[in-house]
Amino acid sequence: MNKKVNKSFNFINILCVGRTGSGKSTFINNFFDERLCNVGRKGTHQTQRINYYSDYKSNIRLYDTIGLEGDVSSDKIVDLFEKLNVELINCNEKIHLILYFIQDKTINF
Ligand SMILES: Nc1nc2c(ncn2[C@@H]2O[C@H](COP(=O)(O)OP(=O)(O)OP(=O)(O)O)[C@@H](O)[C@H]2O)c(=O)[nH]1
Ligand SMILES: [Mg+2]
Repeated sequence: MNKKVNKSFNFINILCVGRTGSGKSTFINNFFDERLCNVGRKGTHQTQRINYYSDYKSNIRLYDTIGLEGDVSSDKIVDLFEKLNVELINCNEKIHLILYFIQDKTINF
């Protein structure tokens, strides 16, 4: 890779969002092939705050977030994303991609 391009950012930051139980944390664990995040039972809010995960092999950082549900107050969501924003500014990072997780109940994996 061209060194100039490579130096223009530290990480490719990917934000994982979606309903509780849609598999955000499961995806992150599988992506890095490591048990990094706690995975919940269906219908429970397992992830309670934004965390990011990476490994020594890649410059990809996956951000795990709390499940977006009707029962999570909008204040709580705004608060979480404000904290994410502060963290990104402190690290001089930006979100490059958002993965929105959906549950398709017609498909059984
Ligand atoms: N059948 C099936 N189950 C899955 C899949 N992905 C995740 N699960 C299961 O769904 C449950 C919830 O998965 P999580 O990864 O904790 O979901 P999450 O989106 O992180 O949930 P919150 O942290 O609560 O927002 C667990 O029991 C997983 O084993 C999938 O692709 N297929
Ligand atoms: Mg989770």
